[in-house]
Amino acid sequence: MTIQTVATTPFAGQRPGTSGLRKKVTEFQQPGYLENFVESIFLTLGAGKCRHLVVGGDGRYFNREAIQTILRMAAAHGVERVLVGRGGIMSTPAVSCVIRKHACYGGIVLSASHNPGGIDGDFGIKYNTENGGPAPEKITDAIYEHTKTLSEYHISDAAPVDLDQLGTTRIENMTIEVIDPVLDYAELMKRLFDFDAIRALFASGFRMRFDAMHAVSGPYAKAVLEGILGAPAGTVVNGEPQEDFGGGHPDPNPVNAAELIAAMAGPDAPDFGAASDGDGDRNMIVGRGIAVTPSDSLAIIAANATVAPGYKGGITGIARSMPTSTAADRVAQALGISCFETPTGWKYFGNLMDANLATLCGEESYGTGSFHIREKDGLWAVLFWLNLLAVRKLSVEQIVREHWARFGRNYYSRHDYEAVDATAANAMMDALRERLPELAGQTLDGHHVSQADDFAYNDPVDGSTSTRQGIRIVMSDGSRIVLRLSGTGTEGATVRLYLERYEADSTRHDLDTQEALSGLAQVAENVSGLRRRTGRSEPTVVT
Ligand code: VG1
Ligand code: CO
Repeated sequence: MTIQTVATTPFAGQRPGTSGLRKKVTEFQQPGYLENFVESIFLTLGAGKCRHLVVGGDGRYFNREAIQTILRMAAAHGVERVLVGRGGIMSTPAVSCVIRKHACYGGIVLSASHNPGGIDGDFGIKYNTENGGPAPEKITDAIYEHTKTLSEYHISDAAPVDLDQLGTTRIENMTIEVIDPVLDYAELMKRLFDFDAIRALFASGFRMRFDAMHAVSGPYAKAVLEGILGAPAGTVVNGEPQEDFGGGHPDPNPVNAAELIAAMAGPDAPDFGAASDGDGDRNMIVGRGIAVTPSDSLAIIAANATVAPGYKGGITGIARSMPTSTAADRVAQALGISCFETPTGWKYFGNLMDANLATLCGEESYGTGSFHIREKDGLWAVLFWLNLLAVRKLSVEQIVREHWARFGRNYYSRHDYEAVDATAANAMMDALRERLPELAGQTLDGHHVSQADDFAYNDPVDGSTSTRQGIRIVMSDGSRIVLRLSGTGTEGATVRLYLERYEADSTRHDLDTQEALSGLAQVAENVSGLRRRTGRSEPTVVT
């Protein structure tokens, strides 16, 4: 075994997006592509800094190969000990949990999350810091700078190690421990939730369907729900992680998890349904005949936080990404706590949780989590809901309706225009940005604009500023139109249009969501020319 220095040249476009570097598998398969990015991570960390590292991925195609490369590079950069999930697989929340529990310096997560996998699909890589959360912008920017000037990388020529057996192996002076991350994760969940109450719920005949979408959370959900909590075998469906997610799109929303929505609408529907994404950090909550919007789920969890033992002392604050509906803000107000509005992406929540300013965080994109780790956590959200259902003894629909009756309903929808021409998308955003100063004060189709800006965030903890985080047009009745470009896509540009309308009157809580928002959708089109400019007559996905 020797450590080699390999000459390389930079690849253009290795700038991490909303959640790490995401590209087509075929791009990652180019010789040196992954190596360059990993070398840039180690250069950013600094020689000898990273002694203990966690490495895991969502098990998608190219995961195994990538892990072997990363291990050989870690050994070449003086890492002393690496914790790897069995088979190289670890959910994103489990990586965060393991970094924190074992006091590691950081972690490398291999995932393209909700993006499809397989040889024609996507792959991704990101770095998490010692708090267990995604690296903040100053680190991802530094990594990107290194990728532009790199001329060599360092790697051991050791043979591949066996990742399928629990135990310890070595490369150079580095120890590799293959662990079962499900154990650490389950132990953490036990401390947060009332497992006895949930066990009693299942024992009483309560039925659930958890759709793991052939992705990473299957083993975790089986161990916790069917193993520890006594849910009947078969509660977890599509529970074996596959390299191509069974050919599906592992994004837990009503469109991609249509099978679950159908099962929850049938005459013999279970009491509770849930799904999670490729890397296990997203969740969808479904009741009989009702899918709970992620924004509502965050607000409901916040309003009921004290039912779970891990939160019985109350919560210090809530944080939500800017496009997420303001339902959580109303709960924060009622509780007399702060609600922070951050840019899209979990990396902006880390400082708030580290400083104990926020206990719960959420995004409209089916992401919810808390200060127990520093990533969003799909199974955590599902367990919270189970704890809530066990304590309140109401149905999902009753809980949601009760919440709306108390706080009002925020009708909410996201319209995605995927893989549109990037030049047209950028031109649309630029033109709208220019018009922003004149929009405030105008009345658009009966909607009075009270604020129109390009969202900028000042981190209250470290003082850093992030600009150009999405255009928002806020109406005087609290309705909002938000437009931004996705930072996780791998083809052209994806435009996300977010629509929100508040309705206090509970006799008007039964409208169809798209109908309730159709007026705002028209205003959005008039003001942005989104469809006209991108040549699309309708969104690719509506959630
Ligand atoms: C999307 C979501 C964002 C989420 C990100 C990563 O980003 O909108 O809320 O944090 O994916 O989620 P974008 O830039 O495409 O809108 V995951 O579960 O895919 O890592
Ligand atoms: Co994800």
